Amino acid sequence: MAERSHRPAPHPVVRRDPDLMERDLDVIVVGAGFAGLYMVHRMRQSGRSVRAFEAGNGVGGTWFWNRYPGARCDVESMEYSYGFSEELEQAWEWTERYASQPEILRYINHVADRFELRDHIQLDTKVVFAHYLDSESSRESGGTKRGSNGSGRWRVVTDDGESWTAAFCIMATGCLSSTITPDIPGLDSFAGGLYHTSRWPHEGVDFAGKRVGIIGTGSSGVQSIPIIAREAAHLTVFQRTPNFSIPAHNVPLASEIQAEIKRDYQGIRAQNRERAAAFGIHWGPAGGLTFDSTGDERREAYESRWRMGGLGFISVFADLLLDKRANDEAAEFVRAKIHGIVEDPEVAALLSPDHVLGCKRPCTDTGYYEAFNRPNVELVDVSRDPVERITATSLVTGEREFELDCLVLATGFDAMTGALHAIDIRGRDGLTLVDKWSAGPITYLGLGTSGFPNFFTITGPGSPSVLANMVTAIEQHVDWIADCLEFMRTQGHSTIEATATAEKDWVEHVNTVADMTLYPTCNSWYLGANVPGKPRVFMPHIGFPPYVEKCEDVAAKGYEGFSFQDR
Ligand code: N01
Repeated sequence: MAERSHRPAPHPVVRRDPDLMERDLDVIVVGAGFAGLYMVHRMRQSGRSVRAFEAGNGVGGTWFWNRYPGARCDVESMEYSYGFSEELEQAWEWTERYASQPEILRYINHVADRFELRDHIQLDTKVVFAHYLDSESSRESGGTKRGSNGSGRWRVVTDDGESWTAAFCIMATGCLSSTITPDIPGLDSFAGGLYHTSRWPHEGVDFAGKRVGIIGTGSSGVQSIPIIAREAAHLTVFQRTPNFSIPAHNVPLASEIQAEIKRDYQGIRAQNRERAAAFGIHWGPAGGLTFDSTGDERREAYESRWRMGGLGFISVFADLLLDKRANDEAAEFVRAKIHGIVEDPEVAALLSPDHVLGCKRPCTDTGYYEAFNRPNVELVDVSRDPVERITATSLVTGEREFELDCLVLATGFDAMTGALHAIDIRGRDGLTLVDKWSAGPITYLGLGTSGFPNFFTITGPGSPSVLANMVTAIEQHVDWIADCLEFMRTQGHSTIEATATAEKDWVEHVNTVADMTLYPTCNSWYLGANVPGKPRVFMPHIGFPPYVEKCEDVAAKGYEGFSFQDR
């Protein structure tokens, strides 16, 4: 298969109406998912003019796009929700332990309405470029409507050719939003239904009576396979790498449980913020070090976490991602479970991962392994017999040809940096973000990067983001940015920029922490290893509480590690 360069394709030329007035704002936000919505809300509260641009024709980000069958959050609904408004959290009723995509999307739309955010969000609009206007570039581009040369502001141009300027540019583009379509010869020639899990048709897909193939067995594949298997005449699963999956044990959410949490919702959220991933309060504490317990105690601990279900399994013992021997034992427990569920031992063996448990994000499923006991489901190991090409009617491996009516790509994302690099972002002196990050993302706290003044990333690389409850991580970032902007206003600062020293130290710190764990031992999207040519760098920061402490300390010290300029 041809190796795709990770370097983004040249950005499209935009249509530009020369008479179009440039519109001038305090803040531009890119994206209207959980992050963009809350950022808009905070900016409105502080009286700033703000506009969010969103590529989709609805709000919701991840939850707008990922509508594949079975799409559901792997963090429990009572935790995967905003905590900034007591009225909101008391008013909203979740119906299931793990919320489905439609329910989360309803919630996000409710938030947009409740806080009157829609007038500040422009849908169906892609940001094509975002350029910082220093004195040189603003002279070249003819200045702004403000009459000055516009220097010190961001110019953002959208795919309909509109041009906007703002003092601050805030990226709320999501960590898992830039879809990967694999570079398989002939893919474009497939004449049947071709679907990517993260770009699922809004009207749904009817698989009844169809021969369906699916490539990919990460969370998206694992969630959709049992449902497609029930609908389709036949489902062929093309698996390159098996993934660990823990049963979700999803159930309707009892109103008593909901009421009990709501009695002390803020207290529970505060306790969650003290946990490494900022969720999972009801799992109880991690069970100490693995080998401090006896064999019987360990077996009972694994069993009990398996019965509880979900991602809590990987915090069964505190050293699961620190000690390979501890990890091996827990992984072996899961492999035994797979063999206990899947009737054909050869299929069970193929479904059993041999990498470190948790170094790729484990999946949370409903009936995944059970699906392989169905007579209409076949598992094909494309690591041994790789996919060679797609024809109009089939998928061809080295040894076989599979006639298909539909092909589903559950092939994942160019995580954490992909959505940023899809936009032509330029900072001081025309420096592009792509060039600056050519050897991997360089940020200070995952919030800012030197050379890009007044530019923030919400849950950017170098922050806990995907290793934490995303909604909590988003709120922490948005609050930090909003407080920082307030600080600048009171101090009379016009620009803020991370220093090169601070970001260098931070990147080193993020990597040092990661290297103390087993995370870097396998080819995960955390490392960019799923994208050919992408630099192999561990991107998220491990551990929510120490990260928050650092952010608070930086702010308390007058935003140490950032430099300011005054008007
Ligand atoms: O993507 P993935 P995803 N030929 O990258 C395979 C979040 N999420 O969309 O491992 C054959 O995990 C690839 O194989 P390999 C969650 O954080 C959350 O499933 O590279 N196979 C892999 O099996 C998750 O981790 C939820 O060998 C190819 C799969 O495609 C993240 O999103 C639900 C291939 C991609 O798996 C990403 O999940 C869904 C090729 N050419 C997603 N190219 C929940 O909240 C790729 N693959 C539950």
